[in-house]
Amino acid sequence: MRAAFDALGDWTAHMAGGQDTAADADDAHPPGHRQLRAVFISDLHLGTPGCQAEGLLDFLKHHPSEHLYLVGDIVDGWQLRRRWFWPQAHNDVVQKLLRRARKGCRVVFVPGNHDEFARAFVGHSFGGIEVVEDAVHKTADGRTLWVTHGDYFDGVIQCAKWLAYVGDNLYEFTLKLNRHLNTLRARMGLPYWSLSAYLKGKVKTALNYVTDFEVAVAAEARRRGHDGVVCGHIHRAEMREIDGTLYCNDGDWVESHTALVEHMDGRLELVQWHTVPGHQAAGKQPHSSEMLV
Ligand SMILES: [Mn+2]
Repeated sequence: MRAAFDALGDWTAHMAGGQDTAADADDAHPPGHRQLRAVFISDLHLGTPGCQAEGLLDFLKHHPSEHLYLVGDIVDGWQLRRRWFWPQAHNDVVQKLLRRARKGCRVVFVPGNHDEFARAFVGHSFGGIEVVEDAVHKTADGRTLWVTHGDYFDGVIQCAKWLAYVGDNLYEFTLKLNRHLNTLRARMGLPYWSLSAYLKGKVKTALNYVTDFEVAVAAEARRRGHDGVVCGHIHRAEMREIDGTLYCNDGDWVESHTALVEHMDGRLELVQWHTVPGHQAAGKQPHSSEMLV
């Protein structure tokens, strides 16, 4: 907890001390911008070299909205505790978010596992940004969407994740073990039994990790009586119906540069944003999304 408070202290100090530089220079929205009802972004992982802050700033500039949901893993407290990494562009993102709140956009922050330090401040607001455990967004066409980061579902599917890892590394070994096991079984007069086929079945289940996650989150949204859910966490943008419940994952700003937006008429859309005018593709680094979820 102590470390969490330190991290928050550092973060707020940076926010307070940061200069409104690039973030404040764009009062007039660029041509071609779209006024939206809501924007959902998550998994920015500010404080890590993988965060595509320039692309995100450009996206925010082009997508003004009435509501902005920060769906977790915004600031990577886990990484910052290990090594301080906070370039100007990351400061600009924070300034941009605060400025958006100042200008009348309702900014809601649902903490994730990498910024779980903020969960201690649920019910408070910082610079006009509300911190909540989870949220319910009502679309213009009357649908309710449960907004949650999604890490609470790790427990449900952790077993499958573990099996995927073991399966990858030990499959070859199990084939060998299988042979020995069956030699032994034959000697004892027992029939052939395929260990590898048994494990293969398990591994196949494990590789369905993403699907399991999506199904579990959608089922919980349904149980809570909502029409759909917006989450992040697994860094895989998606929008589809699962057993009559709308599952939306707004992706991430480490690899996929994606966001979920709601148009003024309530229509939802996944936006992938790759253009950064005047910039090279911002500092691409080899990064495993699995490490950051
Ligand atoms: Mn996460």
